[in-house]
Amino acid sequence: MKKSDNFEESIHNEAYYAKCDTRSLNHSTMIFKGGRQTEKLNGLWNYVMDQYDVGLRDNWHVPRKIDEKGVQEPWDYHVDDGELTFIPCCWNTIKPEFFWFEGCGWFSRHFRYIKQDPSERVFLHVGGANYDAKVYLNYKFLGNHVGGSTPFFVELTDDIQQENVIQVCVNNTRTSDRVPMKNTDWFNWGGLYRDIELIRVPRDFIRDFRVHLVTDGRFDKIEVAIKVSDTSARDTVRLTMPELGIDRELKLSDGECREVIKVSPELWSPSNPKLYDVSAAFRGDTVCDRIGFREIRVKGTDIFLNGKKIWLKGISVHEDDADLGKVSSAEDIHRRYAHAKELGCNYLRLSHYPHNELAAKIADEEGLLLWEEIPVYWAIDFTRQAVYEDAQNQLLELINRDYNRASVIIWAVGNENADTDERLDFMSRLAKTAKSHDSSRLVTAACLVNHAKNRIEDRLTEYLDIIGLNEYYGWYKTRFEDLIELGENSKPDKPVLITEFGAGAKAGHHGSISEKFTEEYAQEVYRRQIETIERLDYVKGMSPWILYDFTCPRRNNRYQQGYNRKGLIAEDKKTRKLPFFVLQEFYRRK
Ligand code: GCB
Repeated sequence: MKKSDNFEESIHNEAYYAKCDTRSLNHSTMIFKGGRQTEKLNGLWNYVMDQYDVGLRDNWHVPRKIDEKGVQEPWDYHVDDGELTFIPCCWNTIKPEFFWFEGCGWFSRHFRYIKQDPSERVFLHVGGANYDAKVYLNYKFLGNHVGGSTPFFVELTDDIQQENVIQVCVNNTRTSDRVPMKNTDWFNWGGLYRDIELIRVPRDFIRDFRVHLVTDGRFDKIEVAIKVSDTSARDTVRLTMPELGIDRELKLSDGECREVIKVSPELWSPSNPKLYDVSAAFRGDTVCDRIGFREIRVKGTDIFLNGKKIWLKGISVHEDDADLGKVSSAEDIHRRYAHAKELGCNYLRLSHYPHNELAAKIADEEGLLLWEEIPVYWAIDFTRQAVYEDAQNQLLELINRDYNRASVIIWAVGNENADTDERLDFMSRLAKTAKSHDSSRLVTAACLVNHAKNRIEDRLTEYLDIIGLNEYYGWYKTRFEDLIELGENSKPDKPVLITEFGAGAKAGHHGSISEKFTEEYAQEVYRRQIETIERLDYVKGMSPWILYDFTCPRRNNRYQQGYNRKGLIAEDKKTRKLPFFVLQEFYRRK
């Protein structure tokens, strides 16, 4: 279309988004972070909320011109003259009037960088920004990432100076082409809500470092896979694992190596969360990690951890906090795990998106098994290729980030999706992707009951190692007899995990077992669920819904008031409801 003479880019160009929708920061631009020297950029940042996308339309990342008389064009914002907030944070918690805000938030700060080595390279690492993030350094656009819960990296080497200004525009608008899409049963927190840091690496460095126990039932081999930045490298990487007496050179070919090493480590398990120091050195670069070795497999309808049958005593959990939103600290995660252990859990379902990277690190140390999931939730647009690419990228970013975590035994590729042809194609491709990138874990999805036939039936299960099943008998489906019948009607040939059941209850609201939203009602649902599930020999674990009450704009009756009340503990993360003790009794007995 021909532009008129009076065309003004900032107000007439409705295609303004395309220029910065590059998705150039993705799984292929990640770097291995373990053991590296990092400098946090957390702290006070300027911020401004920008509901009309003025910043993107009007190029806020470009400083305003100053004319020959020294007069500067007006700017509707200023990189260092705004209000201040502490990052990481969810903007919904900065001021009450931002609670419901959806749109762009601009964040900026200055920082100083002193080069330590003339050839060093510098990366920015962002742990999580919901949903779409655009990064600008010294007024230059450096890249864009989509996906609200996975990390990304931006190379700054060519643009960083001694004095710098960084700007990040984060957009959490819900749209039908995102993963998740508009409709979810959790709150759409916005912002830069995980750590932001600088990472210095030498000119040639280790990009990827993976170590796992070979899954062949022998427990006597580990596989190591390394990629370095120099894709033509043919020299070696030195691998050391002092406690296992390993110190050897691995030969690179075209910048990569993969080697199987004979060694019998002490196995990692919930009762013995043994971790080994592992490090790799390439030219001037060294990375390290603390890694556990365990084997997870299925055979028939059983799950085996290190060759022994295991029943997964779990609980589901969201990243949600009444004061902090989606920000989670190590302290918060320790509290979550302490509550799970108090229940008697050996396992957690981290729903419905990748949680803070500390979640798996701490689970490795504390001996908890994890389910990790990507937000392919409900009615994603399964027909669009760009949506598939987004989902697949989130899956690969998660796998890259947590590959070395022994606690993570399951990748879940979605939750409660209708069994259509498009969804089957989309999610089976995700399941295959997970398997082809990682042979050391199980792949699953939380499926729905086929209510028409009242049995476990979903075409996707063909592609899964374990069948996850969400069922709400006693709550959305009131007839308990149907659960018993479902159990009898189903003859799965794989292990089933009951990934959700539950009942809403307002802490402190008491009444009879037939009165919804009382603790007694929920207690009764837990009793009857457990009684029925216990009899199903193909069920090999469960993760009832959910550990804590969580913020949810879809839930607004007089007991809910903006919270999903199916938590075993109220949103204060202290008050245990009656069903907590029913589950605890079962797990102690099991
Ligand atoms: C589900 C969803 C979960 C919801 C839950 C509920 O099946 O997977 O995200 O929060 O039910 O409370 O209805």
